[in-house]
Amino acid sequence: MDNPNICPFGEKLQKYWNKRYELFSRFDEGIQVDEQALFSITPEKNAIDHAKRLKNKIILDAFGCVGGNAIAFAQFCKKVYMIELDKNRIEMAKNNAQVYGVEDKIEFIQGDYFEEAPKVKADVVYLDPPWGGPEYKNIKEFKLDHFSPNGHKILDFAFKCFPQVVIRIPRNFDLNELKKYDREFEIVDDYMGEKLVTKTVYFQR
Ligand code: MGP
Repeated sequence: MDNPNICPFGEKLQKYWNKRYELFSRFDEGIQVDEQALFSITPEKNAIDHAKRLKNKIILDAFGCVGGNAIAFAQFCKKVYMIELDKNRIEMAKNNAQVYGVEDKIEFIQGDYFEEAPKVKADVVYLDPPWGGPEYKNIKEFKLDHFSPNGHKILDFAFKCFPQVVIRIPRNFDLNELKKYDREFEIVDDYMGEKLVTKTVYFQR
């Protein structure tokens, strides 16, 4: 039998695999991830902290991946919509939501953020778009342009469509990038133990 501690996606992603129970405490109960999900998922503790802050609201998780955030939102929020472009990841997200018994609270939408988001009526849009993979660290100051799709486009669109906007950003993000929006915001540091994992920006309504 294969050693379950060896990362199935290769040595490069081993450090993320070693943290799999921080990503999903119920990982061994049938959680499914792919390569991109493994290095992008919000650790469960951080996802729950954000869900608690947004308690009882209707949430759109606009870059849902394999459901890490959506599962946390489903436990504390009124209703969750989750958009994901990739068909396989939508299926993994449904499976993962079943592992946590919250699949009925999430509406899974396969498609493009810019096409699907305007059809959703939500109080809050939660944005956790791709950063281009683990190499993001080679960038001295991460800018909105480095998100894919482009972060300026993602945010401009979000402000047009939703009353409240929340975006998760890398540790090396240049906060001057947010000034152009002329909106107040709060930054929450996402810790895992002593380690700063990411930051999350809550724009005021
Ligand atoms: P990291 O900085 O790549 O890992 O990702 P780590 O273990 O902090 O690296 P170290 O070697 O400096 O210790 C930290 C967290 O950021 C991950 O667990 C993900 O939650 C998130 N993250 C990382 N990447 C590469 C991405 C990404 O491409 N997209 C998104 N949305 N999140 C990411």
